[in-house]
Amino acid sequence: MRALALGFALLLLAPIALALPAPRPAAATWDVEVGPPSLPFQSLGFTPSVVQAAPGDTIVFHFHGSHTATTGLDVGTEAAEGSAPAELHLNAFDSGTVGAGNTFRVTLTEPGAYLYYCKLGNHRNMGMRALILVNG
Ligand SMILES: [Cu+2]
Repeated sequence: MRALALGFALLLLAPIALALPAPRPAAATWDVEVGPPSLPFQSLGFTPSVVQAAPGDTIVFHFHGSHTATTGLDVGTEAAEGSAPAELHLNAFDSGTVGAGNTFRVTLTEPGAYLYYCKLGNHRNMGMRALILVNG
């Protein structure tokens, strides 16, 4: 009898629980293509080159060739560093060399600007530099 009453109570409460808003929005996942060969002018690039994320979001890098995704100063951004409103994260992650067909994922919890590039050869100068903005 007691079990039956409990079952009834749960049945009555279920719609209320389902209607309650989530305590916080679920973290999102953002995909970045690294050197996609299907896009000739972006085969030495990150697509998209700018990702706007929220704290707790995960970035998944999909490698189409041997590259790295490494935070650090971009060429020519030294001037921007002083005027950037967002905090710069220059040592946040380094995938190391990742081969084609593999992924590297990183979850970013701190708001700010994550400048990153590929540190192989002259790939950075060839266009492999990009930005993730985590808006807090
Ligand atoms: Cu590269």
